[in-house]
Amino acid sequence: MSQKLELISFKLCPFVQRAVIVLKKKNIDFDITYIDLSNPPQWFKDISPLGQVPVLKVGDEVLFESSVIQEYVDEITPPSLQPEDALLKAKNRAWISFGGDILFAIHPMVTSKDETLSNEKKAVILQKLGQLETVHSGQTYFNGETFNMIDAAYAPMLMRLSFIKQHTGIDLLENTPKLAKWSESLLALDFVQASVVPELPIMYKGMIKHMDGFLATKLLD
Ligand SMILES: N[C@@H](CCC(=O)N[C@@H](CS)C(=O)NCC(=O)O)C(=O)O
Repeated sequence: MSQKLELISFKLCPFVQRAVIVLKKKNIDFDITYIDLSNPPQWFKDISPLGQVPVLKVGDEVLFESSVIQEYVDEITPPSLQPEDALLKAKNRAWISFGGDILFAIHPMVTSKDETLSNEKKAVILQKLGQLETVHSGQTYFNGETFNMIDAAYAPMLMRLSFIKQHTGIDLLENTPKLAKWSESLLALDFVQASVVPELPIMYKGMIKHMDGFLATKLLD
């Protein structure tokens, strides 16, 4: 690789974490720059087409969208984390996108002040997790015994669910044993653990408290 990559991040963002997991899994030396998303700097507004993280700077070029960044990083550093079979790869891409929808439901479930809305989002999450359970291999990783891109894409979501369980006692994986086992396997990986700042579990609890939504009433201690 000719130029050092720079990832623009927000510490709490699960989409950034998807990219970091691939970078770490592939032992790529990269810079990470944290911004405050509630008060983004002008230089970030200038380069980020959607005003969102992650953004990957490749020299003077800018990439956005976590799945695109994951694929780019994967392609420039063979061997690929994607399965070789074209149909399986396409199916995995579709389920990666599905995982993004689960992440988008977790945020309002955790932060909404409206109990009904929070419970509606929880129901959406549980329904989607049930669907995911039916397509999971039941082995260590999503497709089997090999860590693939889809595992990198889902680890941040599973980490958020573990924070929710840790801080509120709500176990969203209690009816999906394959996903619960998958979560244990993924969250034990060193490059997954190293993909976030060490204080993230405390930050996540702080975020629930700060947002003061319905879930804040469920916080333990
Ligand atoms: N589809 C995007 C979603 C990224 C995203 O939602 N990032 C959030 C932080 S986790 C963000 O930047 N939000 C700021 C905003 O939307 O203004 C991706 O996969 O990269």
